[in-house]
Amino acid sequence: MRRTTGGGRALALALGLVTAGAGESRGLQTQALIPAPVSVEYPSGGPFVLSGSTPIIAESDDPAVARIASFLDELIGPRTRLLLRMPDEISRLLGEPVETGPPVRLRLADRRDLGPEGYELTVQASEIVIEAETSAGLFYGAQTLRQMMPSVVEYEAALIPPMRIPPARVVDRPRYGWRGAMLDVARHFFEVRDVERLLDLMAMYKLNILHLHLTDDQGWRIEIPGRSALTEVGGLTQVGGGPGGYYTVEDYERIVAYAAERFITVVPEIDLPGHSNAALASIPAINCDGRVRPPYVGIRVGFSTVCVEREETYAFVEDVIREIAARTPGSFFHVGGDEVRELEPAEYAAFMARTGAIVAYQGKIMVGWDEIAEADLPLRPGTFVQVWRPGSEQRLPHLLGAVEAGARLVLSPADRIYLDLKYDEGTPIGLDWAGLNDTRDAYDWDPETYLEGVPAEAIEGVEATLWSETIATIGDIEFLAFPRLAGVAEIGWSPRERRTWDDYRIRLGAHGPRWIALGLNFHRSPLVPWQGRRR
Ligand code: TNX
Repeated sequence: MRRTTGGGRALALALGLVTAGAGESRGLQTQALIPAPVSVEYPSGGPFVLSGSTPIIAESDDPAVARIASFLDELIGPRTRLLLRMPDEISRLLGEPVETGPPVRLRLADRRDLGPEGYELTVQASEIVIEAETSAGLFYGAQTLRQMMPSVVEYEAALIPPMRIPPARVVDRPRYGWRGAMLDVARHFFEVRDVERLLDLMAMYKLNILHLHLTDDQGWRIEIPGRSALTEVGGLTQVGGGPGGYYTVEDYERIVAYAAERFITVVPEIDLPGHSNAALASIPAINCDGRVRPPYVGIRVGFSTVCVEREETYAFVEDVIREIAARTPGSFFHVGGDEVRELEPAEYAAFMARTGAIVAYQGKIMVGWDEIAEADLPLRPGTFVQVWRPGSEQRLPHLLGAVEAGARLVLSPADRIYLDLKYDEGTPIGLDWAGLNDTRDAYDWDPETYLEGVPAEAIEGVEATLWSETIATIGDIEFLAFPRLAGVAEIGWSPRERRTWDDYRIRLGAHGPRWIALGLNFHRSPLVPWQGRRR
């Protein structure tokens, strides 16, 4: 935009309406994109100057595109956006007409070449254009643009000075369609706002699946209409005996909607038939002796099971799956199936097969932990198997059998991306049953070679899990998730040949100031050259 003069210029500068001189403006942003894009070119030419007077133009009526525009608008900072919000008042104040700067354009286009989540981002002095086939693609392009801005944009209510973004052309699309994080809200309960915070952080790194582990021995965390005992009894305990808590139907709908606005699909998990003590403590009829179990607040696993012989159990399973499925727009329903030690293999298989039929009847795709691949049960083609146990060699024949039957695999190997495991011996929270997972362990592996022998096409993606036996606050979540979750995001998104640990750790270090600005309680891994001031 045009420079104004005299007092007008001082006022305009203060309002962030004009480009400051070179000395006042931010330097070129070092490119430290995570996840690494498929391709980036840096053509010659002058930078784009992003300021309070940069219009963000949604070139579409799609409300999702308008939301992405306002997301960028918010990032640039509501307090510097006066010119765009009230141009007439501002020009009266300045005593001369004001102009807006070059725009950022969000464009839906016939770009099937980019796939359902890909985008192209072009930065020139005259405009920034993000183009995609879908609004999801535009959203990911906006996240890339965000990382091209200085970290100061991440401070809440910051007055952002004009920032120069060097010319670039990014063409990008994800490697995998399932880029997930799991949060265990059963061992400890987390409020809606904590889940929203996690969703915000996930979105920044282009993750697209939030798996909520909603039930376990220590707590039942979701209201089921007509089954109030589940939350009134089972909802009020947690590990260590704290107060517990649960999501009302409205809370769950809020989480699902907040996630959807960030192009994240919520996958609800009701863990069955084991990990079910909270339900057993709430409903007598799903116990074989017809009597409720006492609540459990320890951290043992494998001791509980619903009664697989009783019809009441299947009525319960049907109610739960129907009520949650009805409020879940995503295609998936996770039924657990892990660590059942109290049933015969045949009983387990029959129960899981019948539960699978209930899930299918509700129009959802069943997801289960890898035990379902080992059991002698007919897996519907398209069932998702979440591989979690280390030592996959012995189980490879079962996984291959499942894949041949049409199963899809999501990789969550505990010896790599169980975020509840400690980073190192000094980590104050977390478990260590599958060893330690430092920042490099969580990053420096590949899904295709982890399961040697499984066809690459059977792998849908990766998911980091955060079990909550030892954590109770959002600060704990952040500490265990960051930096490891950023690495998992890159494994899920970036082409294999675009990523190495040596390059990644430098880019990761450059995210330090951004995380400090966000108030993120991240682990200052000694393996990473963090930029920015230390705690
Ligand atoms: C194994 S992963 C479990 C969880 C625990 C976790 C702790 C899985 C399917 N079962 O019940 O919380 O380890 O790391």
